[in-house]
Amino acid sequence: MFGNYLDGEFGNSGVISAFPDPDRHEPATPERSPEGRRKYRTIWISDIHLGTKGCNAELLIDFLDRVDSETLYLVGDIIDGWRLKKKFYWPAAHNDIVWRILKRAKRGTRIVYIPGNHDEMFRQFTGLNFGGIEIRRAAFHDTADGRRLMVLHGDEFDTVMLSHRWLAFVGDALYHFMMGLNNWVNAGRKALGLPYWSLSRMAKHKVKNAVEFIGKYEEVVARAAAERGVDGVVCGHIHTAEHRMIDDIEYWNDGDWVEGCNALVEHADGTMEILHWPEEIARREAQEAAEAEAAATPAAVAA
Ligand SMILES: [Mn+2]
Repeated sequence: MFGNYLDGEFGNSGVISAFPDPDRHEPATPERSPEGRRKYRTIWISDIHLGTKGCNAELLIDFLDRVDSETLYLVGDIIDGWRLKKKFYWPAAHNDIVWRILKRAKRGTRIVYIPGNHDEMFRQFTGLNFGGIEIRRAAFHDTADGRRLMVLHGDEFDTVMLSHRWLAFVGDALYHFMMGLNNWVNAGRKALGLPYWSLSRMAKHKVKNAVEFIGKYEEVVARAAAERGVDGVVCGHIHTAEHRMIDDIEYWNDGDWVEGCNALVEHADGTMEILHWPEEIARREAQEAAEAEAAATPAAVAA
């Protein structure tokens, strides 16, 4: 069913038919043992943009191999159909992410996939279950402490998307160009031993219009949540991780895996938190280095 649709859509051998069967294939990057993973009640991730060079697949693989949850929400723009239609790009690491997600479903994680605008081709499958993954247009999530959150991708409230679809495509092309630049900058930084740095995150904070757009977007989404009588909203789409109170409504944005590399998580008691994975990796590596040094020191003294 998916194979035929996507074959036509991409004019290629098809992404879905090439999807790995986690029982029969192994990922190119071997999975770390699931034991010892940090366990959350819920994880929300979005805007992965598989099928584009902008996707930070390595960081996402690292994340998926170190955390677990009872429920995982994929909050849209997981696969970038807009880009794949232009140019077929599907490296092994992107398949490894699909493998890890399908494997989680098999191990019993509840997975809810809410397609976004870049993967809108999956919206027609709303209500269906695909490999243990529920496809929804939106969802309601009840936290452990009894708050009700509306979960959606968020392009529904993007005024640029709604009134000027062509402008959204132009913006996408510019954004894609900038992400290409971002990759070059970070390849250089990596070679110099410098940590990951987001070009567009910096640019966004510098550009007044972008800040105004983001602020307005957050308010529109929060208002829509208030109209539905929920306590808050979780969305993605604008690639800007955020937690704000807007009037009495909790606004949460789970960020993206193109620039910020963020996830939103809910702990067992209902507390929620935005994770910035590059910072988590930096902290882990500093700790490992310190432990290695501590382990080496007594030996040096003894010698
Ligand atoms: Mn989007």
